[in-house]
Amino acid sequence: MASREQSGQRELEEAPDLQADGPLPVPAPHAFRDTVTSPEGRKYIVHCLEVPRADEIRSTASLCITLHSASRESLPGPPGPQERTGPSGPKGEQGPPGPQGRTGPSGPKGEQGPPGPKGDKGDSGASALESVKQQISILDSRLLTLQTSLDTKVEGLKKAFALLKNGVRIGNKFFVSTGDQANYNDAINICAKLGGQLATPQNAEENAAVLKLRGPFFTYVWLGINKIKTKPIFTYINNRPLTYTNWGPGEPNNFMGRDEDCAEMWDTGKWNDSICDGLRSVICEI
Ligand code: MAN
Ligand code: CA
Repeated sequence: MASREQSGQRELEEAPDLQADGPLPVPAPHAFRDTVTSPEGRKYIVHCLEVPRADEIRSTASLCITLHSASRESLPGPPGPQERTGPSGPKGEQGPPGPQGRTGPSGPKGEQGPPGPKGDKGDSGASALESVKQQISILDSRLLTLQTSLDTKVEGLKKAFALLKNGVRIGNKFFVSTGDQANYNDAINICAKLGGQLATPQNAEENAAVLKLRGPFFTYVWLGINKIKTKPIFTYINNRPLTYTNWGPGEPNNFMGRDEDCAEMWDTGKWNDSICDGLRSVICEI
């Protein structure tokens, strides 16, 4: 550390008069600033406090300190040039999650899931079976009806084709003479077996066709016209009213008070009401 002797730059106030008698006054402490030079030649400003002592020789005690506790080299220097990129710092903390991305493509089909919950209790097997049996029975019945009807139609067509030479086609009707002689009731059944019914001319053309088919020896023909169930009104076999008639003069007349309930065609083509028991030609329409 520098000494005062070395500095040579001391700035001291003038010392008090040592020759004065009486009680010595006690001067106040004196602060001053000094400059010292180190052996290396560096200058330092020191702050000193000089305290006078109340002794006979009026000595003083002083204390000097520097405001800097270290040499100039140890003082912080000016900031150095800033480097462009410093070394990598420590790894930061994980940031918050980013926004949700787009929906990706479907993944592969997963495995089959577990079985579902148990279903409601069903009908008893017995009642379900009964229901099925009933339905089968109904279907059987319908099937039998259809089959019977179809069989009848087919058989009638077979016979009709066999009797083509005895038949005449008028529009959708096919009139055919069976060659039979029968009472009215039997004649109805013969035509039913052919899948048709007794001839029922509904216009002059059909009437002429029936007349043509009458046999050479049996000139009268039963018609599908009667009043068995609809007296005194003549109707078709299905009980519907007549739309065409060709009655002979004075007919129908219930001749001699008889129940002439069945219609026949004379060899003139005219119609007559007659009792139903006699034999007449059977001509059917299919
Ligand atoms: C016969 C029968 C009768 C008919 C008369 C007509 O007696 O065919 O039904 O009315 O002839 O003269
Ligand atoms: Ca008559």
